[in-house]
Amino acid sequence: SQNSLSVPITLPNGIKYEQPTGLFINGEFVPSHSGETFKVLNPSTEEKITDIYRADVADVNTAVKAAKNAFDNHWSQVDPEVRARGLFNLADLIEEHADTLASIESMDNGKSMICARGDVDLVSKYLRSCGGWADKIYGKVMDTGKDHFAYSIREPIGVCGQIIPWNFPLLMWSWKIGPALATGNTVVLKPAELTPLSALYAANLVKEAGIPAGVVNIIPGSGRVVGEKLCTHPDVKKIAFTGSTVVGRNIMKTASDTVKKVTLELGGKSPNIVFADADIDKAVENIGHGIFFNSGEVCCAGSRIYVQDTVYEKVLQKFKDYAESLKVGNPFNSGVFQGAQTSAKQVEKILAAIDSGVKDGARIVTGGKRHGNKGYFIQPTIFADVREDMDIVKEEIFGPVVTVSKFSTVDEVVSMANDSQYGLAAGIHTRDINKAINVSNRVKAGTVWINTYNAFHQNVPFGGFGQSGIGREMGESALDNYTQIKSIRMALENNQV
Ligand code: TXE
Repeated sequence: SQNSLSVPITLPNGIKYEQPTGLFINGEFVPSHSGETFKVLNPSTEEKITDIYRADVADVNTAVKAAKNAFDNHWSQVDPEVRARGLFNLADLIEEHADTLASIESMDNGKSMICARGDVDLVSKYLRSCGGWADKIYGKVMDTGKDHFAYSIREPIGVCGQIIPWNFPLLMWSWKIGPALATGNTVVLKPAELTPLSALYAANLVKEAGIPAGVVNIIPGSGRVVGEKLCTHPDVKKIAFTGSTVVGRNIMKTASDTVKKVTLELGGKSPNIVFADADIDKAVENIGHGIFFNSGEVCCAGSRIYVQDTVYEKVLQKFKDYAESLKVGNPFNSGVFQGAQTSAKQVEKILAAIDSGVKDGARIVTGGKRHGNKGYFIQPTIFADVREDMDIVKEEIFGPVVTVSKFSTVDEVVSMANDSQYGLAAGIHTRDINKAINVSNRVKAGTVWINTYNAFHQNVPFGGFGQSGIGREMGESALDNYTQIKSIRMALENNQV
């Protein structure tokens, strides 16, 4: 237990800041109802950073009440210009605080500063983009004959329960909060237990941006307690979730009692295809970035690589060299690309997956072990000589571990690529424009990257086919998740004139 609602922290790169430790409810930081706290660890050192208040069911109720009040009496009713201005202000503040936010993210999640800076950059761009949408939410007028007038409007849904993971704590915060606020909804957001720090820091910026009390509420706590309560609370009208497919299924079930709108962004096992006619050096960089970016803790990681047989040996050799040249370690050291995995549980899961690959007869080309003996670091790991039915090819590993398979024809690789329950993303590397478009049409995935990978942009929708999820985030599509259509049809009198 603790009494203070913030602690001074010196980040590993020397930046000093004040970390809020309370729940952010109705525009203020408050202790949890129970007074209970939980530990937040630095995955690069395995040392405690601080204790954070842990929300429980009573805190969910308080937060939902605040969000409902803000929705009913203010945010859903204001001129959209007010919402636009709030989001623009927030985007500017994120930019102003970018160094601190990126450093908090590196410390809390373990990701390298290179990755963290990229995240924060997209956070501000995306929030600004949402501000731009806020006053461009249009309805339609439908022709239903001369004796009626019919039109539709897009209304916000209400209080949104948002549950986010630990791999992109602040980026997922923005993907959830941005479109919800732009369209007039209010939010109760639960960050992942492992990584609550940036969400709470940014809550202060929400306040400073002039976004009124109750519009955004942030309550760290467990998935089982806070997450499930959000899914069953009758005043929560929509659930947005990013996380594992297992939990996603459970969320659909628990949210079904009150028929909440549900959007899910879940796991993946995305294929990354290298054709013989690709620019090989660039393709190797792209497949490397595709799997080792963010220490492999990426839902759309290109974790199944398919290389055309005539260039297979050459690509494998160059890819091995690439992986062995990657700087792994302290995320704050300059040049480090791959930082720590976020938790001990993740490290165990990744090492178990590596073991299973070895037992199944796959060959480790490079890596396969922990890196160093302190902090949750794993060597960039490449498997070759895999069979498509091995667990390492089928199951999401969520770490810097990738399999490389060989193919000879387009038909063959398309069927290998599509042999998955998931369908989040795919990569295609070729100089042949016809092949690129043809294969991208045939691949079952929500996003296809051609001659690039993990190339997010705030204007481009992102989300999954199959068991990778429901709904799209970013771009105009994200607005659909947070609006419902109301149709109005009126009979006209005296229409003979
Ligand atoms: O995820 P969880 P975990 C995958 C990845 C990883 C695996 C396990 O393969 O190895 O999932 O990670 C909240 N009701 N991804 O167990 O549990 C939880 O508190 C409501 C892929 O950490 O799904 C957290 O806020 N909420 C993924 C969030 O769900 C619940 C990102 C995500 O954690 C809940 C993360 C419940 N019953 C992991 N149980 C991606 N798609 O990017 C947990 N939560």
